[in-house]
Amino acid sequence: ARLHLHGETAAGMGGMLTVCVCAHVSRSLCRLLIVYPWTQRFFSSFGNLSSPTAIIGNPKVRAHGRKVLSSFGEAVKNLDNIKNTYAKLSELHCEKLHVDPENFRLLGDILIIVLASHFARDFTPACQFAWQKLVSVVAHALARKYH
Ligand code: ZNH
Repeated sequence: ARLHLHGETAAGMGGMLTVCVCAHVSRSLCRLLIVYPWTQRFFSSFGNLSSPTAIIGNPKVRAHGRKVLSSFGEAVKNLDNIKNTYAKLSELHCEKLHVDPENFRLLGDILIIVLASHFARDFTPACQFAWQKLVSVVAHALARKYH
């Protein structure tokens, strides 16, 4: 029931994010690095990423997952003003990190898969609708400074 986001307030959604999704964002990041191994090259300073087990147990990957999560939280709190909220981050990913924005979409899709596999029947179509929208808004806002 907590996953019923359709028509919920942004604040409600933010609460739900921190309650349920914390572990899932880290898990999604792990999956991104496993399923799309070329994304590992952005994280060369993170140490051992040589196997799924190494990735899942890597404390830097975990810590990074928490950062990305709190950033998702900011997105939820500022849905009306997301482009400004993400302006600096977009600049960072574009100009400094050179992360191809396609990767934002990949991460968003993986998050949906992780949530769907965890919540199974509770992850209703309406629920997916809300999440697809959120990850798409985040990916767009992060990609804004690219040209
Ligand atoms: Zn990212 C970083 C967010 C995606 C890569 N990011 C980061 C941070 C944040 C983020 C908040 C921190 C910043 C500071 O510190 O200042 N991301 C984010 C989000 C998302 C993302 C929200 C969603 C979508 N990223 C991403 C991807 C990738 C990335 C997909 C790849 C593939 N990032 C990155 C890097 C970094 C970051 C590399 C840096 C890290 C370190 O630590 O060095």
